[in-house]
Amino acid sequence: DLTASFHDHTFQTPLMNASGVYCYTTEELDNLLASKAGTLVTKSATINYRAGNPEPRYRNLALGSINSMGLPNEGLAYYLDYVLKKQADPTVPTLFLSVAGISMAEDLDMLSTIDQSDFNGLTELNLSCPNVPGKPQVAYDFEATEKMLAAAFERFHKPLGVKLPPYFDLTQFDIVAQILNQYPLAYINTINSIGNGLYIDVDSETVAIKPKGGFGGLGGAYVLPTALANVHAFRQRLNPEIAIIGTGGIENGADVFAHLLAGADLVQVGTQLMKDGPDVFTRLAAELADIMNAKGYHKLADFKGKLKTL
Ligand code: ORO
Repeated sequence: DLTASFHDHTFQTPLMNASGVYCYTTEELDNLLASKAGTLVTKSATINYRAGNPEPRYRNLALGSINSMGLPNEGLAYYLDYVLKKQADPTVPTLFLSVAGISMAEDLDMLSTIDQSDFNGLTELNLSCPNVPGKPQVAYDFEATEKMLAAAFERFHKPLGVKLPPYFDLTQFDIVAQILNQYPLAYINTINSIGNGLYIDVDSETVAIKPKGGFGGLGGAYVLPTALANVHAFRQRLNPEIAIIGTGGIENGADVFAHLLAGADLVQVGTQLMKDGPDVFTRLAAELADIMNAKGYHKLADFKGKLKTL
Protein backbone atom coordinates (compact mmCIF):
# COMPACT_ATOMS: atom_id res chain seq x y z
CA ASP A 1 0.00 0.00 0.00
CA LEU A 2 1.73 3.16 -1.23
CA THR A 3 -0.99 5.56 -0.05
CA ALA A 4 0.57 8.82 1.09
CA SER A 5 -1.02 11.25 3.54
CA PHE A 6 -0.03 14.85 3.12
CA HIS A 7 -1.51 17.84 4.92
CA ASP A 8 -5.28 17.24 4.67
CA HIS A 9 -4.99 14.99 1.65
CA THR A 10 -4.19 11.44 0.62
CA PHE A 11 -2.60 10.37 -2.64
CA GLN A 12 -2.39 6.92 -4.25
CA THR A 13 1.41 7.08 -4.37
CA PRO A 14 3.93 9.49 -2.80
CA LEU A 15 5.36 10.23 -6.28
CA MET A 16 4.96 13.35 -8.38
CA ASN A 17 6.84 15.48 -10.89
CA ALA A 18 9.21 18.24 -9.82
CA SER A 19 7.99 21.62 -11.01
CA GLY A 20 9.55 22.57 -14.32
CA VAL A 21 9.74 19.02 -15.61
CA TYR A 22 6.97 17.68 -17.86
CA CYS A 23 4.40 20.24 -16.70
CA TYR A 24 4.40 23.17 -19.17
CA THR A 25 1.39 22.18 -21.25
CA THR A 26 -2.06 20.76 -20.51
CA GLU A 27 -1.08 17.73 -22.61
CA GLU A 28 1.92 16.98 -20.37
CA LEU A 29 -0.15 17.60 -17.25
CA ASP A 30 -2.85 15.19 -18.53
CA ASN A 31 -0.16 12.55 -19.16
CA LEU A 32 1.05 12.94 -15.57
CA LEU A 33 -2.51 12.45 -14.32
CA ALA A 34 -2.72 9.23 -16.35
CA SER A 35 0.56 7.96 -14.82
CA LYS A 36 1.40 6.33 -11.47
CA ALA A 37 2.18 9.76 -10.01
CA GLY A 38 -0.06 10.44 -6.99
CA THR A 39 -0.53 14.06 -8.05
CA LEU A 40 1.27 16.81 -9.97
CA VAL A 41 2.61 20.34 -9.74
CA THR A 42 2.42 22.84 -12.59
CA LYS A 43 5.40 24.74 -14.03
CA SER A 44 6.18 27.79 -11.87
CA ALA A 45 4.09 30.59 -13.31
CA THR A 46 4.66 34.31 -13.68
CA ILE A 47 1.68 36.60 -14.26
CA ASN A 48 2.28 36.71 -18.01
CA TYR A 49 3.75 34.31 -20.56
CA ARG A 50 7.56 34.16 -20.42
CA ALA A 51 9.78 32.82 -23.20
CA GLY A 52 12.63 32.07 -20.75
CA ASN A 53 16.36 31.96 -21.51
CA PRO A 54 18.00 31.22 -24.89
CA GLU A 55 18.56 27.56 -25.90
CA PRO A 56 20.27 25.22 -25.33
CA ARG A 57 19.15 25.64 -21.73
CA TYR A 58 18.85 22.04 -20.45
CA ARG A 59 21.34 19.15 -20.75
CA ASN A 60 21.15 15.61 -19.45
CA LEU A 61 24.51 14.55 -18.00
CA ALA A 62 25.81 11.12 -16.97
CA LEU A 63 25.29 11.98 -13.30
CA GLY A 64 22.24 14.22 -13.58
CA SER A 65 21.33 17.40 -15.40
CA ILE A 66 22.07 21.10 -15.68
CA ASN A 67 19.42 23.70 -16.55
CA SER A 68 18.98 27.40 -16.93
CA MET A 69 15.46 27.59 -18.30
CA GLY A 70 14.71 31.05 -16.91
CA LEU A 71 11.09 30.35 -15.95
CA PRO A 72 9.56 29.83 -19.37
CA ASN A 73 5.82 29.40 -18.78
CA GLU A 74 2.39 30.10 -20.22
CA GLY A 75 1.36 32.56 -17.52
CA LEU A 76 -0.66 32.08 -14.34
CA ALA A 77 -4.11 32.13 -16.01
CA TYR A 78 -3.20 29.06 -18.12
CA TYR A 79 -2.24 26.90 -15.12
CA LEU A 80 -4.98 28.24 -12.84
CA ASP A 81 -7.53 27.49 -15.55
CA TYR A 82 -6.16 23.92 -15.81
CA VAL A 83 -6.32 23.13 -12.10
CA LEU A 84 -9.79 24.71 -11.77
CA LYS A 85 -11.11 22.54 -14.62
CA LYS A 86 -9.56 19.40 -13.13
CA GLN A 87 -10.83 19.94 -9.60
CA ALA A 88 -14.39 19.56 -10.90
CA ASP A 89 -13.52 15.93 -11.72
CA PRO A 90 -13.82 13.75 -8.58
CA THR A 91 -11.36 11.18 -9.97
CA VAL A 92 -8.56 13.77 -10.07
CA PRO A 93 -6.43 14.15 -6.90
CA THR A 94 -5.74 17.47 -5.22
CA LEU A 95 -3.27 19.38 -7.42
CA PHE A 96 -0.35 21.72 -6.74
CA LEU A 97 -0.08 25.12 -8.44
CA SER A 98 3.40 26.70 -8.48
CA VAL A 99 4.13 30.43 -8.77
CA ALA A 100 7.48 32.22 -9.10
CA GLY A 101 7.20 35.95 -9.53
CA ILE A 102 10.20 37.94 -10.73
CA SER A 103 9.54 40.35 -7.85
CA MET A 104 7.84 40.21 -4.46
CA ALA A 105 5.04 42.39 -5.87
CA GLU A 106 4.44 39.86 -8.65
CA ASP A 107 4.35 36.98 -6.14
CA LEU A 108 1.81 38.82 -3.99
CA ASP A 109 -0.28 39.75 -7.01
CA MET A 110 -0.47 36.07 -8.07
CA LEU A 111 -1.25 34.90 -4.54
CA SER A 112 -4.16 37.37 -4.38
CA THR A 113 -5.49 36.08 -7.70
CA ILE A 114 -5.32 32.49 -6.47
CA ASP A 115 -6.83 33.42 -3.11
CA GLN A 116 -9.81 35.01 -4.85
CA SER A 117 -10.28 32.06 -7.22
CA ASP A 118 -12.13 28.83 -6.46
CA PHE A 119 -8.87 26.82 -6.41
CA ASN A 120 -9.01 24.29 -3.57
CA GLY A 121 -5.61 22.65 -4.03
CA LEU A 122 -2.15 23.49 -2.71
CA THR A 123 -0.21 26.55 -3.81
CA GLU A 124 3.58 26.45 -3.95
CA LEU A 125 5.55 29.69 -3.76
CA ASN A 126 8.91 29.13 -5.47
CA LEU A 127 11.52 31.17 -3.57
CA SER A 128 14.49 29.43 -5.16
CA CYS A 129 14.75 29.76 -8.93
CA PRO A 130 18.49 30.12 -9.65
CA ASN A 131 18.19 31.02 -13.30
CA VAL A 132 16.79 34.50 -13.87
CA PRO A 133 19.83 36.65 -14.77
CA GLY A 134 20.32 39.43 -12.23
CA LYS A 135 17.78 38.00 -9.75
CA PRO A 136 19.04 36.37 -6.57
CA GLN A 137 17.39 33.29 -5.09
CA VAL A 138 15.00 34.86 -2.57
CA ALA A 139 15.36 32.16 0.08
CA TYR A 140 19.12 32.76 0.43
CA ASP A 141 18.18 36.24 1.74
CA PHE A 142 16.67 35.47 5.14
CA GLU A 143 15.30 38.98 5.71
CA ALA A 144 13.61 39.01 2.30
CA THR A 145 12.18 35.54 2.97
CA GLU A 146 10.65 36.64 6.26
CA LYS A 147 9.15 39.76 4.64
CA MET A 148 7.79 37.67 1.79
CA LEU A 149 6.09 35.18 4.13
CA ALA A 150 4.64 37.92 6.35
CA ALA A 151 3.16 39.68 3.33
CA ALA A 152 1.98 36.41 1.76
CA PHE A 153 0.05 35.28 4.84
CA GLU A 154 -1.60 38.71 5.15
CA ARG A 155 -3.47 38.14 1.93
CA PHE A 156 -3.43 34.40 1.34
CA HIS A 157 -5.85 32.12 3.19
CA LYS A 158 -5.43 28.80 1.39
CA PRO A 159 -2.86 26.05 1.99
CA LEU A 160 0.56 27.41 1.04
CA GLY A 161 3.94 25.74 0.65
CA VAL A 162 7.37 27.11 -0.25
CA LYS A 163 10.01 25.69 -2.58
CA LEU A 164 13.41 26.13 -1.00
CA PRO A 165 16.94 26.09 -2.37
CA PRO A 166 19.48 23.71 -0.84
CA TYR A 167 21.18 24.93 2.32
CA PHE A 168 24.58 23.70 3.40
CA ASP A 169 25.52 25.01 6.82
CA LEU A 170 23.65 23.71 9.86
CA THR A 171 23.20 27.28 11.15
CA GLN A 172 21.30 28.05 7.93
CA PHE A 173 18.84 25.27 8.76
CA ASP A 174 18.40 26.71 12.25
CA ILE A 175 17.72 30.23 10.95
CA VAL A 176 15.42 29.23 8.10
CA ALA A 177 13.42 26.78 10.23
CA GLN A 178 12.96 29.44 12.90
CA ILE A 179 11.50 31.78 10.23
CA LEU A 180 9.28 29.10 8.67
CA ASN A 181 7.93 27.94 12.04
CA GLN A 182 6.36 31.37 12.61
CA TYR A 183 3.90 30.84 9.75
CA PRO A 184 1.02 28.40 9.15
CA LEU A 185 2.76 26.80 6.18
CA ALA A 186 1.16 23.64 4.81
CA TYR A 187 4.52 22.34 3.66
CA ILE A 188 8.01 22.99 2.38
CA ASN A 189 9.50 21.50 -0.76
CA THR A 190 13.23 20.83 -0.54
CA ILE A 191 15.37 21.06 -2.68
CA ASN A 192 15.33 23.13 -5.85
CA SER A 193 18.31 22.48 -8.12
CA ILE A 194 21.77 23.27 -6.71
CA GLY A 195 22.23 26.67 -8.29
CA ASN A 196 25.01 27.78 -10.56
CA GLY A 197 26.94 24.62 -11.18
CA LEU A 198 29.23 24.65 -14.21
CA TYR A 199 29.51 21.57 -16.42
CA ILE A 200 32.57 21.53 -18.67
CA ASP A 201 33.03 19.24 -21.65
CA VAL A 202 36.75 18.70 -21.82
CA ASP A 203 36.81 17.40 -25.42
CA SER A 204 35.17 20.52 -26.84
CA GLU A 205 36.45 22.78 -24.02
CA THR A 206 32.96 24.28 -23.71
CA VAL A 207 30.12 24.66 -21.26
CA ALA A 208 26.89 22.64 -21.65
CA ILE A 209 24.20 25.32 -21.81
CA LYS A 210 23.98 28.81 -23.32
CA PRO A 211 22.45 31.11 -20.65
CA LYS A 212 24.68 32.80 -18.06
CA GLY A 213 27.88 31.59 -19.73
CA GLY A 214 27.07 27.98 -18.79
CA PHE A 215 26.17 28.32 -15.11
CA GLY A 216 22.99 26.43 -14.24
CA GLY A 217 21.03 24.44 -11.66
CA LEU A 218 22.20 20.88 -11.04
CA GLY A 219 19.79 17.97 -10.65
CA GLY A 220 19.98 14.19 -10.57
CA ALA A 221 22.55 11.99 -8.83
CA TYR A 222 24.78 14.99 -8.16
CA VAL A 223 22.23 16.34 -5.67
CA LEU A 224 20.79 13.29 -3.85
CA PRO A 225 22.86 13.54 -0.62
CA THR A 226 22.27 17.30 -0.44
CA ALA A 227 18.53 16.77 -0.93
CA LEU A 228 18.39 14.07 1.77
CA ALA A 229 20.31 16.32 4.16
CA ASN A 230 17.86 19.17 3.59
CA VAL A 231 14.81 16.93 4.07
CA HIS A 232 16.22 15.48 7.27
CA ALA A 233 17.59 18.72 8.72
CA PHE A 234 14.24 20.44 8.21
CA ARG A 235 12.25 17.46 9.57
CA GLN A 236 14.34 17.74 12.75
CA ARG A 237 13.58 21.48 13.06
CA LEU A 238 10.13 22.24 11.64
CA ASN A 239 6.81 22.17 13.48
CA PRO A 240 5.26 18.73 12.90
CA GLU A 241 2.26 20.39 11.20
CA ILE A 242 4.51 21.49 8.32
CA ALA A 243 4.74 18.63 5.81
CA ILE A 244 7.80 18.04 3.62
CA ILE A 245 8.13 17.25 -0.06
CA GLY A 246 11.53 15.70 -0.76
CA THR A 247 12.93 16.55 -4.17
CA GLY A 248 16.31 15.80 -5.66
CA GLY A 249 18.27 12.94 -7.15
CA ILE A 250 15.62 10.23 -7.30
CA GLU A 251 16.60 7.61 -9.88
CA ASN A 252 15.09 4.46 -8.35
CA GLY A 253 12.87 3.02 -5.63
CA ALA A 254 15.71 3.00 -3.09
CA ASP A 255 16.13 6.76 -3.56
CA VAL A 256 12.40 7.24 -2.92
CA PHE A 257 12.68 5.06 0.17
CA ALA A 258 15.67 7.14 1.41
CA HIS A 259 13.75 10.42 1.01
CA LEU A 260 10.78 9.01 2.96
CA LEU A 261 13.09 7.59 5.65
CA ALA A 262 14.68 11.04 5.99
CA GLY A 263 11.22 12.44 6.68
CA ALA A 264 9.63 13.37 3.33
CA ASP A 265 5.83 12.94 3.06
CA LEU A 266 5.84 13.07 -0.74
CA VAL A 267 8.70 13.01 -3.24
CA GLN A 268 9.22 14.75 -6.55
CA VAL A 269 11.16 13.55 -9.56
CA GLY A 270 12.81 15.96 -11.99
CA THR A 271 15.85 14.78 -13.94
CA GLN A 272 14.76 11.11 -14.13
CA LEU A 273 11.30 12.19 -15.36
CA MET A 274 13.03 14.30 -18.01
CA LYS A 275 15.07 11.25 -19.08
CA ASP A 276 12.30 8.60 -18.98
CA GLY A 277 8.96 10.40 -19.29
CA PRO A 278 5.90 9.67 -17.08
CA ASP A 279 6.41 5.88 -17.25
CA VAL A 280 9.18 6.48 -14.70
CA PHE A 281 6.45 6.53 -12.04
CA THR A 282 5.38 2.96 -12.87
CA ARG A 283 8.93 1.74 -12.30
CA LEU A 284 9.49 3.82 -9.15
CA ALA A 285 6.21 2.65 -7.61
CA ALA A 286 7.07 -1.00 -8.33
CA GLU A 287 10.61 -0.64 -6.98
CA LEU A 288 9.40 1.07 -3.81
CA ALA A 289 6.78 -1.66 -3.28
CA ASP A 290 9.46 -4.36 -3.75
CA ILE A 291 11.72 -2.76 -1.14
CA MET A 292 8.83 -2.45 1.31
CA ASN A 293 7.80 -6.08 0.77
CA ALA A 294 11.37 -7.30 1.27
CA LYS A 295 11.57 -5.36 4.54
CA GLY A 296 8.11 -6.42 5.73
CA TYR A 297 6.67 -2.89 5.63
CA HIS A 298 3.00 -2.57 4.68
CA LYS A 299 2.56 1.18 4.58
CA LEU A 300 4.69 4.33 4.32
CA ALA A 301 4.11 5.20 7.99
CA ASP A 302 6.00 2.00 8.96
CA PHE A 303 9.29 3.69 8.06
CA LYS A 304 8.63 7.35 7.20
CA GLY A 305 10.98 9.63 9.17
CA LYS A 306 12.52 6.66 11.01
CA LEU A 307 16.10 7.11 9.83
CA LYS A 308 18.55 5.53 12.26
CA THR A 309 21.83 7.07 13.37
CA LEU A 310 24.98 5.25 14.44
N1 ORO B 1 15.04 25.96 -12.99
C1 ORO B 1 15.26 25.37 -11.77
O1 ORO B 1 16.14 24.50 -11.65
N2 ORO B 1 14.51 25.73 -10.73
C2 ORO B 1 13.54 26.68 -10.84
O2 ORO B 1 12.89 26.98 -9.84
C3 ORO B 1 13.32 27.30 -12.07
C4 ORO B 1 14.09 26.92 -13.12
C5 ORO B 1 14.00 27.60 -14.43
O3 ORO B 1 12.90 27.88 -14.93
O4 ORO B 1 15.09 27.93 -14.95
